[in-house]
Parts: sequence; C-alpha cells; structure tokens
Amino acid sequence: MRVSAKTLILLAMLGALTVAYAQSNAPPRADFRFSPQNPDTNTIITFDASSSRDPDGTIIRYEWDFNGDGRFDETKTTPITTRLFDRAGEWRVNLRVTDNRGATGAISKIVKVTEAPVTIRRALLLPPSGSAAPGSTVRVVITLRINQTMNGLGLDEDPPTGWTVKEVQNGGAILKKSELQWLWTQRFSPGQIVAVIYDLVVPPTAPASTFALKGLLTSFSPRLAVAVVGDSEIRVAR
Ligand SMILES: [Ca+2]
Ligand SMILES: [Ca+2]
Ligand SMILES: [Ca+2]
Repeated sequence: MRVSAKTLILLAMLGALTVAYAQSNAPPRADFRFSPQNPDTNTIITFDASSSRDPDGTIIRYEWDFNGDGRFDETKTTPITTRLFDRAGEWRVNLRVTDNRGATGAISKIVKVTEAPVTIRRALLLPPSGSAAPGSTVRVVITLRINQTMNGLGLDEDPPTGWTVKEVQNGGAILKKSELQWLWTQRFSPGQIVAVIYDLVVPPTAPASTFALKGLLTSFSPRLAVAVVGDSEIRVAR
C-alpha cells in the first residue's frame, strides 16, 4: 500500500492532536460560601466549597488560608470546614482547590468578624495522642476576654454524666459545685481577661467513645447567653 506524503502529514497532525487532547487538563474553578454572614468572635463559621467545580475531572484537595497571610492553615479532601476567629476584623480567606491532575484554582473572600461583648474559649489539655485514658485527668481551661463593660457574669459547664470535677481556679467567681456554675458579682471592664480552670476525671469504667462538653456563658448587662466554644469533645481510648 502506498501512502501519500499528504496522508502522512495528516496522520502526524492527528497524532499530535490526540496527544494534546490527552494531556490537556482544564483547571478547576474555586468557589465557597460561608455562614453566618455576620459572625462575631464567638461564632463558629461554616465554610462550604462544594460549589467549586472541575470541568473534566474531580477536585481532590481544598486548602484554606483563613488569615490572608498566604500560608494555608488547613488542608482537606472534603469541601466543608469550620473556623472561629479570635479577633474582630476583616479577614481575607483564600481557598485553593486542586484537581485530580494537579491543576489549581483559587478564590478569595472577605469575612467581617465583629467583636462579641465577651470572647469565650474552652481549651482541653489532653495527652499528645489526643485521647484520654479511663481514670486519667483532663484539664479544662476557659478563658473570657472582656470587650465591653459587663455585669452579672455567669458560666455553667456540663461535663459528661458521672465524671468527677476538681476545682483548680475560679477566676474570682463563686463556684456552685453541684451545678458546676460560676457566678461573678463584680463589674468587668474592657480588656480584662478571666480564666476558669478545672480538672475532669475520666471514670475508670468509661467506654472507648467520644464525650461532649457543653457550656453556657450568661450576663445580666448586657443581656447575653452564649455557648462556650472551642474544644468540646474528649475522646476516651482504652
Ligand atoms: Ca481538570
Ligand atoms: Ca494563613
Ligand atoms: Ca452545669
């Protein structure tokens, strides 16, 4: 069979096109939403990037920079994440998505965070493994940063049922131990920091499971009731 030069050129062109097609990869388009729209420093914000798209493949990585410094603070393979902002401000949140062939897309949005009258956080001091053993002690540190003049502050914590509580530091409050409730009679001024510390003893009989801690901060003036945010789960491993 004789193949003309013209046919050979056509075949070569077709081959090049096929290679180019196989190698081409449309980049993904990044997009995200967040809610609520007007968070304060005690609001857990949900960031949802599931409206990001890759026209010819799938998105395999979501990288988040929450403080606009260009360094990613969190990398996930799923599109939804949450964040608390400790300080008020207009935070630039950057998202970079990566598709299954390594191409990226990015988007940036501003999240306006206002300052709550009092910013409250719970921190749990757990072993490096991240879980607690039955019979061990977990230290709980609750920090209040006062941002407005406040009167009649109260804090109520609800540890898992059957866990023993040991008071460590009451931050100038009166502790009603039966309720695990702290009450302050004094007036607080902006800039004051208050720390309440207590220890929780994991029952020796506790099953391997995850236990939730709940807390509520209330104030008489301004009238306020806000859930304690921050660390809220203790994983028990046997
Ligand atoms: Ca792609
Ligand atoms: Ca960052
Ligand atoms: Ca309580």
